[in-house]
Amino acid sequence: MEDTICAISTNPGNNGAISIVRLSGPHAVSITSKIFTKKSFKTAKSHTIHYGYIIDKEKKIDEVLVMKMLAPKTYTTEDVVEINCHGGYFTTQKILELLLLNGARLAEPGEFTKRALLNGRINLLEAESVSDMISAKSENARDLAMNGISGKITKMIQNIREEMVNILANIEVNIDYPEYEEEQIVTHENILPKIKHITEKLEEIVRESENSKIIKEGIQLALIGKPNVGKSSILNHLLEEEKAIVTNISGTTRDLIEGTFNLNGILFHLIDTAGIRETEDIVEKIGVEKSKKTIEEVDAVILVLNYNEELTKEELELLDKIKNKKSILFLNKNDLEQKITSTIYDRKNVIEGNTMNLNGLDKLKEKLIQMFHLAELENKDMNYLSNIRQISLAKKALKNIKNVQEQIMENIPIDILEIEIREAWNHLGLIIGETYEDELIDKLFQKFCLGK
Ligand SMILES: Nc1nc2c(ncn2[C@@H]2O[C@H](COP(=O)(O)OP(=O)(O)OP(=O)(O)O)[C@@H](O)[C@H]2O)c(=O)[nH]1
Ligand SMILES: [Mg+2]
Repeated sequence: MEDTICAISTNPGNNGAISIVRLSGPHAVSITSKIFTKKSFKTAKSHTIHYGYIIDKEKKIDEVLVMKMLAPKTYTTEDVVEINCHGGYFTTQKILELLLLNGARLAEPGEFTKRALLNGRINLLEAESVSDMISAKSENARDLAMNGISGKITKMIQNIREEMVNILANIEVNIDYPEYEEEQIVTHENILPKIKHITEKLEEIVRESENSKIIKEGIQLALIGKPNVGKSSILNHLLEEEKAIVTNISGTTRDLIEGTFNLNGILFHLIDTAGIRETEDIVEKIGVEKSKKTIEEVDAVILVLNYNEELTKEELELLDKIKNKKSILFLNKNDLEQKITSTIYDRKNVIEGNTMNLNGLDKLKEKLIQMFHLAELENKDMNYLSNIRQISLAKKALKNIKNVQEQIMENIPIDILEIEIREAWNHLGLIIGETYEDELIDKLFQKFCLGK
């Protein structure tokens, strides 16, 4: 990290009012000084803002405000300079180019945050949260990421690890210095409540983190059914736009049509699919295959049935296909006469309605809220893990600790318990990056944008 990196930190594609070009590294100040008219910039105090012009030899390029922030109290803990310039694409590119010509190197995606991590200012979990923050698509997802950045979940995990270390230390002392009488002798009886306490804490983290995943990534939901039952009409109403073509011709929708809507702050990715039926039409056939594949991939499905028709063989097959899936049966077109068999009401999650006078659609939304417990989510403070890597490590730690509980029940010698406790401690350490692999770090930062 000897070299000084630079990048455009604001969205380079947009013509905003201002853009920011950022530098970090030992030569951030001296490189900027070469192209900045303010002579006192080089010697100015840290955390000050300076007015002047960026110049290319004699030629004025832009009128700017330049922030000078010296190590260590900066984003990367290195010397950082931020040039606030006018937001045009060419001006910003030109300033970046001048910095590169004067000795800076173009930053890789996420390299500023990577430096913050490698310099010890933030931990791995916080770095991942920065990435989540950038890509947050809802208010809740943003809150979740912010809590990650502010280190709340890190504290929780550190506390659990400390409880583990205390148990481990106690066991070690007992083994190494059995004559130490003031140390509490570790027995199965007195270790069990401590292990139970850790189990509860970890269970809470795993449970709540699964919710966090919903908050961050949203819910994938598909409308499925045979042709002409009103799937596209329902999509259009849920999205509140005429996204899909609706006609009375069976097989109107051929390809997947997607859009998002929001319930209780949670993003639903809604997918309209081609009506499923036997067909010789090549294009429609491909659409039907896609529909079937979509059913497997989504978190939940809305199976749309026609209130005005009897169930077909294909629909019975679909009902069977989704029996282990989160699903809602929407009996559409209830403005017409009922022909669907009344035994359909014996099934779970049945709602009837129609898209002509928007009957039943509110009930449908309520059902989704219930199904994913979204009402309870709303009042939660979001202090949990939010990506698969973190959650799977927490699950591994929980499994270790549950094994310890079993070993206690089976009266396995105390010093054997140590192995699983130590493993759990390690898994939690990997979450917050007390120990980490280079490969993981590289992968993480590839997801970042330039300039962050
Ligand atoms: N009476 C009545 N007609 C409806 C209702 N909802 C949709 N329709 C009509 O049913 C026809 C088919 O609607 P779509 O939304 O295109 O149906 P789809 O399930 O997407 O059909 P495919 O794309 O062919 O699979 C259209 O003529 C709609 O106007 C309803 O609630 N009541
Ligand atoms: Mg359709």
